[in-house]
Amino acid sequence: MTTVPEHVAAGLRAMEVEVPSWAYGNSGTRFKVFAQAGVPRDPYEKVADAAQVHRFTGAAPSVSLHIPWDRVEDYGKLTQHAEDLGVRLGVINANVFQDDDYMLGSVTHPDPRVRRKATDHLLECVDVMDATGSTDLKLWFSDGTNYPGQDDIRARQDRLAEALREVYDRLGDDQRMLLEYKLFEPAFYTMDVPDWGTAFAHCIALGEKAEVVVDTGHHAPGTNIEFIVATLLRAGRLGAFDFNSRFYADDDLMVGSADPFQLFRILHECVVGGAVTAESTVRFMLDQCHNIEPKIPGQIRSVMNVQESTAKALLVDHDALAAAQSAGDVLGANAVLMDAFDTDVRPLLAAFREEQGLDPDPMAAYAASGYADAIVADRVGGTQAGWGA
Ligand code: LRH
Ligand code: MN
Ligand code: MN
Repeated sequence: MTTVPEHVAAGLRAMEVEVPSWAYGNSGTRFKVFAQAGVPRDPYEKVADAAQVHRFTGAAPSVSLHIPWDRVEDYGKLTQHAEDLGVRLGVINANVFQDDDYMLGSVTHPDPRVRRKATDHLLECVDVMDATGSTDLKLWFSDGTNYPGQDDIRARQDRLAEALREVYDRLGDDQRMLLEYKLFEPAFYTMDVPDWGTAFAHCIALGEKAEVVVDTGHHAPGTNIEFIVATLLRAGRLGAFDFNSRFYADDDLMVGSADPFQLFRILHECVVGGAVTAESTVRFMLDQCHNIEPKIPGQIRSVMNVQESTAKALLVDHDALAAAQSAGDVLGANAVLMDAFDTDVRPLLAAFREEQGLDPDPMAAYAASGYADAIVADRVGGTQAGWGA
């Protein structure tokens, strides 16, 4: 039987993937949402589905919430519900992009009334964190402009900084602000936080509790994401990942499906930068939608893809790599990395799971569990994953 090297097992144990509540509801494109039978009807059922991903992978112990999609009366009750199911509530995602008021922006809107409303929502999300014990507030702004001259680019940055400062000052000692950037969409001319440099500049101005989120689908094609990761880790400002795959834009497909080599390169930088350790504060989250595939298996497959790339990254022979690099051995150094990437780690991961008392094949184990049939029978009239809600 395959033995798992101790350093690889330690890294895999440290690799906890956080799943998003919105992955379990119906989703689609602006052309069509294909409803699936058995999808959750409320946040409690979303958490229950998320718990299945952890049950079969052992690697997904927390679930991110999105407010107001996951707004409930009693957050203490939802927190307890998660604990009863063996998981916990994770990052709180703010949503200042779905009200009619936000057509011209939220915290960067020219009208102070709209800015106040948006900032108040961000503050409400910190209240939710207090109630759930979540330590991280994730902010993504759809704010931007479509036409040159539409608004003052610099004034919008000032308004953004002002809102971020107010929310930052409201954070508790153990709470962080995670700022996510996105190149385009929904705005097509300027986004107010379009890239890691803008996010980083705001985080530096705010203070140590502000860190950057790298959503792998939020860059121009061809962007070297692992370079961004290395740079942010070096500066101590990589807060979290939103993992997903893309072929064209913000496709939100399963992580590791479009370009497993890119995922490996990103995770290699995470290993080098000390982010795949028990002490690391970098959160590895999924931000995906499963428009045409079943959702819980889609999440299980995604967690497995992250684990496979993590195992490969942990298998890189760092001594050999350093020796080749310092000798200027270009081909040798590249070969060390490719040797790890080309390793079939599936037997290693099966052995790792067995050591943890899990089924070596999470996809088959979930399929055999009967959970999918049970939710189809139990749940009637599931909701859309926020986007249309
Ligand atoms: C924006 C985004 C952001 C949102 C999520 C639903 O495209 O990546 O993280 O909160 O999608
Ligand atoms: Mn995201
Ligand atoms: Mn996105």
